[in-house]
Amino acid sequence: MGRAPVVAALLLLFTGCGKETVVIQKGLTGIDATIVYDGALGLDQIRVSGRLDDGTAVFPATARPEPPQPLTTGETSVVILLNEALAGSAIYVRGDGLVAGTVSASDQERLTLLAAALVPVTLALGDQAICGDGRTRAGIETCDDGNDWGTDGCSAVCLVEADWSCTTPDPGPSVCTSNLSCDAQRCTTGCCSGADCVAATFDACGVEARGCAPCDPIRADDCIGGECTCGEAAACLPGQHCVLGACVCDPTSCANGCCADNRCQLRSVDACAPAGDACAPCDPVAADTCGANGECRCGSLLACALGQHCDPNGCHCDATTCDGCCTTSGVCDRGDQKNRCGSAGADCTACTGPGAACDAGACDACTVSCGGGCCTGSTCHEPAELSFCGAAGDACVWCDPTRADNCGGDGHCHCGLGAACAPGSVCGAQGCAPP
Ligand SMILES: [Ca+2]
Ligand SMILES: [Ca+2]
Repeated sequence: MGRAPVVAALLLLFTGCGKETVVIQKGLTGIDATIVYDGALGLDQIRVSGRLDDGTAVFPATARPEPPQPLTTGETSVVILLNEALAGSAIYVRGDGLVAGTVSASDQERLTLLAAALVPVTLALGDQAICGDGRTRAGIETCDDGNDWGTDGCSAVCLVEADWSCTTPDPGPSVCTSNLSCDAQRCTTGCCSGADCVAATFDACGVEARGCAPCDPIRADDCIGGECTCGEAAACLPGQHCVLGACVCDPTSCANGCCADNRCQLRSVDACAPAGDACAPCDPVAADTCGANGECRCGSLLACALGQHCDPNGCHCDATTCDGCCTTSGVCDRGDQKNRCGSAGADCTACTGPGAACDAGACDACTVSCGGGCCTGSTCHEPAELSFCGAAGDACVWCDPTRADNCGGDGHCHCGLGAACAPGSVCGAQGCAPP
């Protein structure tokens, strides 16, 4: 094929004719470039270079042969081996034909490097790309501002720089303008919206060098002189709501807290209330935290009922909070009923016996100890008698002495050995008889 070898060192000669992807040793990637040119141009060197999208060089630009010598065959081949870490990268490969060191013909192609393989590419050298000649070479340069330095919008390799826009007139050169050209010097009466200086409004408020930004409609109601305001004063503080020109703390501005001194506070057990309401402390006996809706809670449960106290295990009835007695379900009871009797947070007990009574939080002792007689209050009548008749601690009853003459061992009124007489009859020595 009459192709001249032109590379060495980093660039290795490749003599094959095929343009298939060639597998090479693992750990490498590379390019198999065929450079086609007009043999009549008088080229004496071919220079190959590669870069990433951002202009970073992938490998050093290398010109061969060295020293220069006439290139007339019209085609040459270059193999470039690269570290496999570059595999998968999309790169630009550029070829330039030089005459006495001056670029006379150029081409550029884009390809993606593959692991352990040579990617074939053909560079057909056409119009020269010379950065700084003022002419934008389409396909290789994206601008040419007539110089070969950057930071002016068109880079040292004639690529448009970030945040710049460049024209590409024919003939050139390019004119580049910053996309960030609005600044304090030029925008004294409004604010910068991108590259534009605009009059400040509520939705785009700002002044001079400051960029335009919308005012917070909760904290402000106007934009005056480039500043967000509430009425004619400064915008409200975070957690406040601008209402009719005044800053207040309300549910709109304080959805996740409660209000204290017109400011929005984070909730705690010491400052707990629904959104926008006045903060208030929880009863530390009944609660140990403030819930998400501003309700006092004992752990994950609602705050404890009166008479219970909150500890890490939940709500409990005990001496701390209950002057009466605690039921089996943990409720504090007054403790003054015969079936729920107790005091000082003790467990409620039931006072037994029909005459049982609870006195000052304790079962009347009579009902317990007066087994052979009956009770009136705490007084035990034992043995039972006609006026205080009963048994086993029951409440004493009074026997009518006209109808009964003794209180039996069963605790009931009797006439002799029989039952007490019916109303209208009289108990005598012979038993019940008409009066
Ligand atoms: Ca140019
Ligand atoms: Ca420039």
